[in-house]
Amino acid sequence: TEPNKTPVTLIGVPLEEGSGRRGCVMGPTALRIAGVDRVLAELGFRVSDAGDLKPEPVEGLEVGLPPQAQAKNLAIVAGFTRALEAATHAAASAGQLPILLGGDHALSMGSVSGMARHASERGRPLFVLWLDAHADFNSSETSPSGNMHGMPVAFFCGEAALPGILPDDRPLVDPRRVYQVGIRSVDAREREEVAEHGVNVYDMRALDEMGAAAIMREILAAVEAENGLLHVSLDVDFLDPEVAPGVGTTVPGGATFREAHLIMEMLCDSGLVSSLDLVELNPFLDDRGKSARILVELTASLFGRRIFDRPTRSA
Ligand code: 4U7
Ligand code: MN
Ligand code: MN
Ligand code: MN
Repeated sequence: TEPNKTPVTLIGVPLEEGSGRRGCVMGPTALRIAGVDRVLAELGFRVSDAGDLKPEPVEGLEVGLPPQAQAKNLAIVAGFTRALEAATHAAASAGQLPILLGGDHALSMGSVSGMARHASERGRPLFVLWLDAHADFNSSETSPSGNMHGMPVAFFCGEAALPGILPDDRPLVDPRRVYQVGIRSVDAREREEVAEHGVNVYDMRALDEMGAAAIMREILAAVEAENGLLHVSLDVDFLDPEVAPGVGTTVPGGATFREAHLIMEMLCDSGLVSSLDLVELNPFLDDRGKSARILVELTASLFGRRIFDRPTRSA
């Protein structure tokens, strides 16, 4: 292992109750079988595996919801959110880089909130790169499904109408520091919220017109300009279903492996990434481990595996 590299902590998150179906509970195991710890160790990182979180459900939060609101499996998601906020914050405070092995995308309610607390203690802003087909900016009032994996961005920006899970006065993420790439499925009321709150959206058309490199240069420049920390949240459905079929919410017209790979390499070169979610992998729907393996390949690229070295950019 190389002492100048930030040690990595893997945190398994066997959560599937935020999604509308079963299967994501097997995600952490599939990612371990695909060798996520091994590729990081081969790249010279000290890797510790904290195992799988097993939080207690938090009962009684339903009474705080607005009338007509929907948040399915709120007790279970709330238990995970509290445990994840604490575990992610603790890892980052201890000088480790947390990687959350999901688990459905509701887990980002906790991981990003923990990183927001860590960043605010360091006096640095937290930026979020959201790689997803979906904006995940529904609230308990706007969600057409009630599934909480469609609410995490609204939650960590303080806009999800889900009181009582974490303190109201917790550090939030400024929606203008959220950058979404690959978006191609947004609900009607969600679209208005995203625009109203100033979330930066590079939808599929933008990815086609600009290319991944130009988009990443803009995002990384914004993070650098404010000396920010950057949390990356990778939803399997960011990728095209033909590339990664192991996910419950496939949307056609997704990112290619090459686009995702380039994004990971540019993130690595930037040195700005503080934390990573690998989410929505559903091994029950996968094709012989294909999607799990692709997530591990992309993780390796994000942490420094490369085809050939590039000359380092001059400052
Ligand atoms: B994912 C949806 F209505 N918007 O809220 C919803 F289309 O984490 C889908 O990005 C959410 O996979 C998808 O239920 C959540 C739906
Ligand atoms: Mn998502
Ligand atoms: Mn999605
Ligand atoms: Mn609003």
